[in-house]
Amino acid sequence: MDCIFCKIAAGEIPSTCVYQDESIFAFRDINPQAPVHVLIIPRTHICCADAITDENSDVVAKIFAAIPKIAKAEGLTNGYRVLTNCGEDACQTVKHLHFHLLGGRKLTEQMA
Ligand code: DGP
Repeated sequence: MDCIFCKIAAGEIPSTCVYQDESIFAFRDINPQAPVHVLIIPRTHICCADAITDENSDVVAKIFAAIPKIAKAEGLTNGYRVLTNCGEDACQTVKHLHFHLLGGRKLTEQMA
């Protein structure tokens, strides 16, 4: 499968990793929208939030258990935003489930 995030998680494409374990991989976004902009992905290929099922959702729980650890390591003591873009209307560009962790400044109230 020709998936850029699968290749990043496998170490085939370089990235700045900030956290990894057997199930998930987190790295700095190439085009940061905030002082801290980390992408957290499952190592297994799930195309987007719409493809999360009872069978594959364990890794999503693992991602959300890792987020506070990553946020702490990144110094996000005053809050942060987590979001995922799903599909065309959300302008998802990379078709591998990823959660954006944004922080390091006061974010705008706009979500859309
Ligand atoms: P989204 O629009 O939610 O699909 O966001 C995809 C994000 O992925 C976007 O913020 C830029 C980032 N990105 C795309 N290609 C690469 C890459 O090769 N390396 C890194 N570090 N980030 C990438």
